[in-house]
Amino acid sequence: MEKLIITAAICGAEVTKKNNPAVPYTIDEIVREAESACAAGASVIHLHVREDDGTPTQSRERFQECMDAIRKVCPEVILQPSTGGAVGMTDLERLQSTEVTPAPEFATLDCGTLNFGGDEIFVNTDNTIFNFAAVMKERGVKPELEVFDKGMIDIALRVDRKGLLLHPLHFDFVMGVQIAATVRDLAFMAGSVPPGSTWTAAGIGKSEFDMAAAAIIMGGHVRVGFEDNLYLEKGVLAASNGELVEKAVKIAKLLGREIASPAESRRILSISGARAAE
Ligand code: KMH
Ligand code: ZN
Repeated sequence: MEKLIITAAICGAEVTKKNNPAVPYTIDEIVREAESACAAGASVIHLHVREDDGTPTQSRERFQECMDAIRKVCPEVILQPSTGGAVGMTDLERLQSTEVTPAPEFATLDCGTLNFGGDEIFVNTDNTIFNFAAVMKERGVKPELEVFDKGMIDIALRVDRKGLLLHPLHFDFVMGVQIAATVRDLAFMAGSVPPGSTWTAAGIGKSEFDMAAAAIIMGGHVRVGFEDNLYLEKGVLAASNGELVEKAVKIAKLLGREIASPAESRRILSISGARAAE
């Protein structure tokens, strides 16, 4: 089995310091969380950025500052900015995270529209998805295909048939927002992607470590972090993203799966890394 790629989704756009005081807003706080996650074994940082007051933003300048600052302390890490941003943002706002210099190696591409809790709808029309894919391909950015149910895998495969995706395809199965976070449904998702694809499981809330354990056994990769879950265990808030990554590393070690370094993750994902060194 390949070594395990651990992604840390350190910030998100929805969680706040009221939910967990360690949720980062400022550049210093985002760097602190990235550093703790990398030190614990994360090789990919899934990145959202905020204004200092916690308001989510897709400002190109804010991404540039955060990514430059993270690279100073984690020079090898794979930075994966979000193009999802926050519910209600325009497509042009969202795409700014791919306009940084150098262009990102990796970024998310959300593959469908879904209910996002309460009255919120996270809108990704076909035109949005195809356009984001085309822009990312033109900029040489490898997409992580964010799929919240099996139908979104089918949408991603339609985008692929237009020649808009870099190969091998890499999926992130977000479990517990739309599709249930069960092992049965995770196996259904994993069995629905083309042979040769790679995938990560992101379990939301209390399913984070169940989905991590299942993905580790199944040969997938793992995402943890404050964006998805704020607790180390029932009733115990995680003090840092590093603590969540450490727990995923412990589970992997118990199950006999080695952890991939950033260089090994680039090889598994077919990301060259040339840009990271620019
Ligand atoms: N914050 C969500 C509305 C992504 O990063 O691409 C979108 C999201 C997905 O987090
Ligand atoms: Zn995200």
